[in-house]
Amino acid sequence: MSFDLIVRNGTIATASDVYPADIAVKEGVIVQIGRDLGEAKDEIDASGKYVLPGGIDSHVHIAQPSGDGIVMADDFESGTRSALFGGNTTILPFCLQEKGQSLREALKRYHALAEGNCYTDVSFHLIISDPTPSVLGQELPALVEDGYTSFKVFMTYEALRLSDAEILDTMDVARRTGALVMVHCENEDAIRYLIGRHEADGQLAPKSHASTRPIAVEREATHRAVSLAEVADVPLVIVHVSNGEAIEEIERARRRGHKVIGETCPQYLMLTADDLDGMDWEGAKFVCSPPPRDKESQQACWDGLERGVFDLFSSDHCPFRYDDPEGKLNPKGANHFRHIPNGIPGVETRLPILFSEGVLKGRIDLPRFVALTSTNQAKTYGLYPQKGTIAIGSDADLTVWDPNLTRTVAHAEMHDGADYSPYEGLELTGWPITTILGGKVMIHDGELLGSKGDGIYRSRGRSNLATR
Ligand code: DUC
Ligand code: ZN
Ligand code: ZN
Repeated sequence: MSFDLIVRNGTIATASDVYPADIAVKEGVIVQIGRDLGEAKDEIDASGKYVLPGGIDSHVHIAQPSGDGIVMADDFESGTRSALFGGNTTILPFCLQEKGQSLREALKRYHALAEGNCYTDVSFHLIISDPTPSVLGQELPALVEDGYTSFKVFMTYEALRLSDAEILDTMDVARRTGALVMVHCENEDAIRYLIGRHEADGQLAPKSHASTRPIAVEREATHRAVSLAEVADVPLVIVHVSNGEAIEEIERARRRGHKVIGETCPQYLMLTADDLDGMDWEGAKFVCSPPPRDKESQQACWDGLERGVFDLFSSDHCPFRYDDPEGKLNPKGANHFRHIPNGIPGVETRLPILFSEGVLKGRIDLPRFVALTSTNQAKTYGLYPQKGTIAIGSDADLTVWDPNLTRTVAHAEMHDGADYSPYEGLELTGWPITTILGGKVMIHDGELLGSKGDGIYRSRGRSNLATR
């Protein structure tokens, strides 16, 4: 018997083509695509289904240190299990450098947490919070060589934010090494000022999270980030873009000839600031940064997806339990929006939301769906063509997608460690039913067959998209 697995009778969809063909797999890799491929030890019948390259979610937070008494809801086991059930085969969580910590120390902890616990492949971005001369001079360049080829910097959060000078110095490492910088664009000083005003007025409920981080705060920081990147002469990724004014900054920079990769997320298509105004502090469930905006901003993000401003559609899965003293309703967070941990779960619903709301509603076509959720993710972060496409020689990471299956989002049926979904009750059509990782059938017809430890850490090459 020549093949380990054949996926038969499906319709393959890549970022460029949609066509019926069978896929043969051997030793974890796609070895043939065609018809009448012969026999295999195992077979999947994908009649009436699409066969997609496994989803790649390049923006996920797992077991990230989150401050005093706050614990993220997912470890690698639950986070990657949830990702797998959402049709993903690779995720890229962030490894946070805490102040005073070396990058190697942070990575050692993170690898130890992931090792043997993953249902999907994983690779790590770094978060640089302490760009000392030795971090920028020695550690970071060496780590880029070792396959940690992307890092995020923050313009907000007291414990994480870098000054403009520090951002430039960090970007300079990217310039010298060919790594890719991701930026969280919100102006911390402006947020502080607005928090002060809200506190003086006694406006401490979750909805004040949104009004202390208005669009101008994100727009200004986006403008500054792309300007600093132009000065440093590096491409950059603007992560989690939430509105039309930030989009305009990206488009302006592109018109000037600068390479800017834009990312948006489900929350900016599906939620608004009104969701933060729920009864009994329930708005805390929707506290994330940047905050969800308004209908006009949602439309701007859809337009950005349609016209190609965005190369990436990621979840920014950053889960905290709601009804939990270590989560959203921690003792301080239950009384003041400033102490509600920022982030919402979403790794399992990312693909169904974009398929149902985007493809089925005619906003984007199927190849663009694949590009946004897998192919561009692999190209941007140095995993292509090993991952992100269906081609001979690529990893057999595949998602069999039922375009007609309608389900209503219910957290009780999700697989993450949180206790709610921000999309509870949303009816979506199009769900993954079978997920294959490196040729191994991990989920079939909704049943988990794989084991934790089947997913492994992947070191990465340089970005294919971020050419200057
Ligand atoms: N930024 C993220 O990327 N995720 C969650 C919180 C944040 O500020
Ligand atoms: Zn961020
Ligand atoms: Zn994030």
